Amino acid sequence: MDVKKILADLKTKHPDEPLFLQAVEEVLDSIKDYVKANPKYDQYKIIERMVEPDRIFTFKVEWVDDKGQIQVNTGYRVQFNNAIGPYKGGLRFHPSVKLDTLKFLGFEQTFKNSLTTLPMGGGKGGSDFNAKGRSENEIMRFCQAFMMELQKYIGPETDVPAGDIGVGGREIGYMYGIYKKLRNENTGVLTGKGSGWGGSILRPEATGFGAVYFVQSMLKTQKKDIKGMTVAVSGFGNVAWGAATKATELGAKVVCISGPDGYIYDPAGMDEEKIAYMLELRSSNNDVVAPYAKKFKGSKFVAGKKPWEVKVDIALPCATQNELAKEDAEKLIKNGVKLVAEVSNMGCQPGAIHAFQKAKIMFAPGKAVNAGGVSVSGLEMSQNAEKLSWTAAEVDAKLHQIMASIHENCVKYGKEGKYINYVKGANIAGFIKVADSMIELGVC
Ligand code: 2IT
Repeated sequence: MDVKKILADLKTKHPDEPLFLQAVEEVLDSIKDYVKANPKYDQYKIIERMVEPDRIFTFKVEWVDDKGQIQVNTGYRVQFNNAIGPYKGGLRFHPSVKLDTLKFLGFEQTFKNSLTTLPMGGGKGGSDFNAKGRSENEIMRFCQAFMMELQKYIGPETDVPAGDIGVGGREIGYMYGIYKKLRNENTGVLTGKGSGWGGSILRPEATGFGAVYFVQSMLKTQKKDIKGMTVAVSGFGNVAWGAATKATELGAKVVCISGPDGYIYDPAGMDEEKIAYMLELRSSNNDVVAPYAKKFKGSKFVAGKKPWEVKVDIALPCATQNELAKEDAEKLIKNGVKLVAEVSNMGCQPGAIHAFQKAKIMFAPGKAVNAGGVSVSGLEMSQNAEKLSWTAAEVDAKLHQIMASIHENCVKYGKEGKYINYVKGANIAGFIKVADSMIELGVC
């Protein structure tokens, strides 16, 4: 495999897709030796076939705001690869969303879903809709307008979307409601549904909980425990909430959360009341964390900065792609960080990853660490297919099993002497299943 040539060709073809190119480069870099040692992948042109999405839909979303003004947004669905199962992956609603964003996420999702052990292909979608300052009714109307178009391309055996940034239980509800009305069926075409209407009881917590289970496995390789450790979390959405909840429950001290406005430093650590307040902040649609410092004495708000300057044992980026730069990594390393686990997709810039690896700091990529979310989505699909509802304890036990198996696979393919290269391990393990399936399925 000529990595340089494949990347150069992709760059010529998609010069305006830096995120997609970044995601591809990371994967190709870490699998190249494995591919070289197994010539069948070159023979079947697997890499060239994997970097090209199966198909992409772009559509117009028209809706009317509370003032009676017509609004127009762009909607997308990228169906990346369905070699191992129906396309599966979230919908992101954020003003920054472009095709580039969803191609990078769909590519990552293909490897992540392969790692989960469940039969799910990779896809991603979303829109440039901005919920900030929008009323409940406006959000509902947008979701309905978006689904009126998206429903043409998805189905319970074809493509099963879920949430991502800007899409939580509320948005899934509005989209599922209109889907049911249009199609007159109850097949669970979205995951992340409410527990009363086909959803998995543990889906809201799953990404954050799974991430902390993965961190526990990482720590165990060095005979360490999360109990008593300090943790910096970035973001304050659903994923950050799940991670803060589980880390706190296991005896860690979560001292930071953050938003687009800056970060909160709370040396006493978070507790149940503080964690619950994150959800209140999120549902206000204002996208700020500053009010936390007013509400909880002893904490402070640091405007315009990221939490990576705080001395902590564990850093969990839970906000968005490329949120942790090389300089941030250097600060964390200088302050003695022991472990960094990406919970956001591609949360760390390449320079940051190299810095952690060079300093032999335990580091794991999003596609392994945050795979608990889509795993529980996969379990929700199973429950819908068999028309059953499982208890939280059943789902949690399966989530534990899946995260342990992902960790095991990362170690199997990522061991470099005493150090575990989780990036390499996750990429190779994720690659093998999809690549071998593509060969077995023929050129089609
Ligand atoms: O990035 C992700 O894995 C998600 N946004 C969740 C996807 C899913 O289908 O649950």
